[in-house]
Amino acid sequence: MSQIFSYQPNFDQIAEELAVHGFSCISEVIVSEYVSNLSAVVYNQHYWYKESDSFHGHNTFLVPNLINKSTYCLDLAFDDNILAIAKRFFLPGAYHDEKNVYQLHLMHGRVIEGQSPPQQLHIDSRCCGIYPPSHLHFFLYLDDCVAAGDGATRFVPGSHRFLRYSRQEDDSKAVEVHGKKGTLIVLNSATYHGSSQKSTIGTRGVLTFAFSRWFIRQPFSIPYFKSWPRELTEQERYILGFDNYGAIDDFSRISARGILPDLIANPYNL
Ligand SMILES: O=C(O)CCC(=O)C(=O)O
Ligand SMILES: [Fe+2]
Repeated sequence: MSQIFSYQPNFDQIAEELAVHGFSCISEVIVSEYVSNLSAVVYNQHYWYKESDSFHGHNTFLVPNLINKSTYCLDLAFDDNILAIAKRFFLPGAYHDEKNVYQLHLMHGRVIEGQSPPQQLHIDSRCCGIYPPSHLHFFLYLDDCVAAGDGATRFVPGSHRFLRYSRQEDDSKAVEVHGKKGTLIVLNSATYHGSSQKSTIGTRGVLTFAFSRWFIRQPFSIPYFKSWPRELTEQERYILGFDNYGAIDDFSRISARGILPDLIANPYNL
């Protein structure tokens, strides 16, 4: 059994719930010690910034871009269970013989410290109702989120199919998904969601990571990062999107994607 997953998720059930509700909750699936290691990465970053905008809200900190900060973060993104869920999710919408149809989109931490109002419902796919789906998000609870007031993420079931953006009235249809530390929630990123009211003291952290189709722009230029915590395999480089950048002239290559040796950081000469 993997050192990351304490049991093998039910892939059929996850696919079914993603299709019908837009999200699926895998209870306490990440090994507790592994969650603690990830928590340490999130909670020990020195460059935290406090979001003061209305989207992230009061007392909330964002720790952007964790993918190259530790091997724990890297290994989570490449875990076979995670990739099996992503592979199945992105299958509709890709040519049947196309390879590497998705890439890592982002990985960050979001921490609510103390009390905070609910985060407004939103989608992270940018396009509402998009099908075939464009992005897949994972939220890993770094702390217990088991009761009302703990700041659990809430979702509007079925909203990934709505051809409109979320509105205030949707709040009444949102359901909180509770779970203990180590619970992993998977969502079609077009599903309306947001953290709920936090009325307890103490922190509530989530590690968020997402995958997107290979041709979608990543929010950070991951293949240009100069430092990595360990060597990357060729397959891992694909998943991180190393080959998905456009060439800057007519000569580098003529295909839509592929290796750009002079442009893309290749610290390990793989
Ligand atoms: O913290 C959460 O529960 C959700 C955060 C979220 O959806 C976001 O920041 O986009
Ligand atoms: Fe979100």
